[in-house]
Amino acid sequence: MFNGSELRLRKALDEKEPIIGSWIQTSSPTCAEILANAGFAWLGIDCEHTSVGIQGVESIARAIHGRDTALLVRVSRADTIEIRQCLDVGAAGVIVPMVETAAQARTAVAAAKYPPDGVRGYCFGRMNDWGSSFDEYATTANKSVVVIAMIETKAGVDNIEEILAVQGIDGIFIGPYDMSGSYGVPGQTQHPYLKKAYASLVDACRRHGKVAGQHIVNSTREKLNEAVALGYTFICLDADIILINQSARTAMETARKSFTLK
Ligand code: 3PY
Ligand code: MG
Repeated sequence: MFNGSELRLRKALDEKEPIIGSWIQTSSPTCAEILANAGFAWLGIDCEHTSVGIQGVESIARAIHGRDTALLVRVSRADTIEIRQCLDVGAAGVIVPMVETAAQARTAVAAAKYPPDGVRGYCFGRMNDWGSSFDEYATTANKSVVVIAMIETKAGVDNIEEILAVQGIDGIFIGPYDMSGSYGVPGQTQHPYLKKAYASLVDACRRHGKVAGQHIVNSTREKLNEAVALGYTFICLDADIILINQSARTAMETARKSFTLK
């Protein structure tokens, strides 16, 4: 069912209002619950780079249910069944990595939408309260379900006009690290080539009326303000692993200073 947090996400995407989320890279429902309680408007489970599978997605969906945080899943690829399963266990939408062509974007949208807009299969599942709200879900899902294409290669940048022209793609999310590899400057996510590519993507989103998203790693107020000033509204701050890592290191740093530990 689409409740307050999912409707807020849909509104933010439609109206290009900033909305802040984070990645879940542990398979931990507890971490997701903590981040949801901290107030992130959306959380994206990363199933591209981690060992989180569909059961993990379902457990995390249960953990954050009713906590005012919309659940998205970064699926491993534009795969019809994987996208269907993520939505059926309760994700509000999907973030699809490595989209390079309009055909991949169309596959992702078709997987996420019921006929006639796509090929999503009907079932009784967690997303429609095990059938109790079947009709309501079935009639609202095509409008509400979110599909974001990750652009993280030069091919994706070159084909951005066709990708954004695909109806049902709500916007893009830039993958700066893969982009740096694709442009031959590995790790240099702020290289001038990349900054030019990012600017062209944000401009294309603006022209197509779609959102541009960015991952801010080691977030600061300055980085966040800069992203918003550049036109990004779908914003991901850090990730559960980054937040834990930073807090753990800060705690140990404090302890070392206090007790001259090694
Ligand atoms: C990338 O930088 O390639 C990413 O996928 C970030 O999430
Ligand atoms: Mg990537």
